[in-house]
Formats: sequence, C-alpha cells, structure tokens
Amino acid sequence: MIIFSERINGMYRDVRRAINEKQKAVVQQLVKEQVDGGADVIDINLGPTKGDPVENFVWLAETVHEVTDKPLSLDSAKPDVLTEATARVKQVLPETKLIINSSTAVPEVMAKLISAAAENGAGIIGLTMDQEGVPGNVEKRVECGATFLMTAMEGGLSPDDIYLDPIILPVNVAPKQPWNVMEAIRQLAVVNDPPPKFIIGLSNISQKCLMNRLINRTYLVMCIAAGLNAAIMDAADKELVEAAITAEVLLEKHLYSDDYIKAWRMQKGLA
Ligand code: THG
Repeated sequence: MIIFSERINGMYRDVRRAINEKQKAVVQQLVKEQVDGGADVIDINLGPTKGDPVENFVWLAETVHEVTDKPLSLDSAKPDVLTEATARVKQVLPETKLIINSSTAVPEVMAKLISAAAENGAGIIGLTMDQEGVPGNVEKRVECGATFLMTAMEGGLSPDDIYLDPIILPVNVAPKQPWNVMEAIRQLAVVNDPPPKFIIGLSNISQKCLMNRLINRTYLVMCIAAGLNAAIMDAADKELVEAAITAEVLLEKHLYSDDYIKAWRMQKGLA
C-alpha cells in the first residue's frame, strides 16, 4: 500500500492558517506525524488559501522537504497551476520525486499534464472523468481510465508512474458509487498488463457522515481486495493503517508472521 498523506491540505483550518501566515512549524509537526504513521508520499493541497498558488506550492513543498525527503504529490484542480508548480518545485528540490495530482481524461488537460510529468520525471494521477464530469457508472470510469492510461504511455510515462483514480464520492449523497469504484478498479486491473497503480482520496467517502473513521477503514479494506494499491488518507489514523496492513497480509502481499504489523513497521524503518 502506498500511503499518500491527506493531512497537508488547506481544507483543514490549521493548515489553511499555517499557509496563509507561513507558519512552518505547524506544517512540519503534521508531516512528522504522518511519516511516523507510515506515509510514503506527502500530498500537498492549498485549499482555499490566499496569495499566489504557485508561490504557495513552492513554500509548502520546501517546508515539507525540511523534515522529510519523501515524494510530494502536488494536489490541485487547476492544470495551469499544476504545470507551473511542478516545474518550479522541481527546480528548487531537484532530488525530490513529484507526483501530479491530478489530470482528468479531457484531451487538452491530459496533453498538458502528461508532458509536464514526462519533463519533470514525475508520476501522475489520472481521474476517470472527462468533460461530462464524474461518471455515475462503471463502464464510463473504465473507458476514461483506459484512455488516460493509453495517453500517458504514449506520452512516455512508465506504468509505474501512472495512477488511476476512479473518484470516490460521499456515500451519503452517492450510495451506488462505492461499489462502482471497486468494480472499476477490478476491471481496469485485469485488462491492463502491465497494470498502472490505483488510488482513491479515501476520506471523500465519509465527508459529513457520522462514524467517518469506521467508514474509511471498512471501505479501504474492501478496495484493497478489489486491487487498490495506493490511497490518499490519514496516515496518523493507526487503526486505518493497521486495517490496510492486515488486508494486505490476508491477500498475501506480505509474508504472514504473528507480529506482522511490527514486521511491516520495521520494514519501513518505523520500529
Ligand atoms: N482524488 C485525488 N486527490 C484528492 C482527492 C481525490 N485530493 C483531495 C481529496 N480528494 C483527498 N483529501 C481529503 C482530505 C480531507 C478530507 C477528504 C479528502 C476530509 N476532511 C474532513 C472533512 O472535510 O469532513 C475533515 C475536515 C476538517 O477536519 O476540517 O474529509 O478523491 N486524486
């Protein structure tokens, strides 16, 4: 499981204020907690912050990099911001692996962001949606995913650098989508060889729901069984991380041992 930390997101009030007021220590403390919990990649999203987004991305990337050399995923819905921020961050942190989060399967957007990824040795997340928005069914998700994968391969990216995101929505407003997302992952995983990676923004599913941690944890396990191998999630949620490790042990992605959680943490240099 490749764990992308969801926590450095301006949607969270503490992070929003930290970005607006350039408080490094607040961000760095959160990053440490995420890395200690098992985060492999730090997703950075400005949310509704003030100021120039590209400058804010550079500041945030440098701030995070001062406490970890993990890869950074630059998270924005604005392709122009992503293109510029990717080039600028690569310039100031040339050794840091970047992941562009995200592109859609809209041709102009894909063309721009896939070349930005290729030019900067970056990975890229492709959302399975086009100009018509997030599909309500499995078929359209699979079609958008296949289009994105083919375009990214033609653009020179290796399957290892390509993540498909079938887009999970809140279960309280889109109750059919949890199953559709799992089925899209399952279908995209069997038809593509070599397969790309599959990722979701896990906490979307439980936004404004009661028992959101339980919903996140249960759904992550279900998606891992369908073939999910990465998630944007709260790496500091111990029960969530442990559920993911357990699911992977039961699918024989890790060797079983009586102390498999400890073994997993040791392998990551965390214990
Ligand atoms: N796919 C991709 N990237 C993404 C998403 C996705 N990036 C953003 C988002 N979705 C994933 N990150 C989050 C971060 C937080 C929450 C949801 C998704 C969240 N937060 C709580 C809330 O809003 O209720 C708590 C907020 C708070 O405490 O202030 O749900 O799908 N590629």
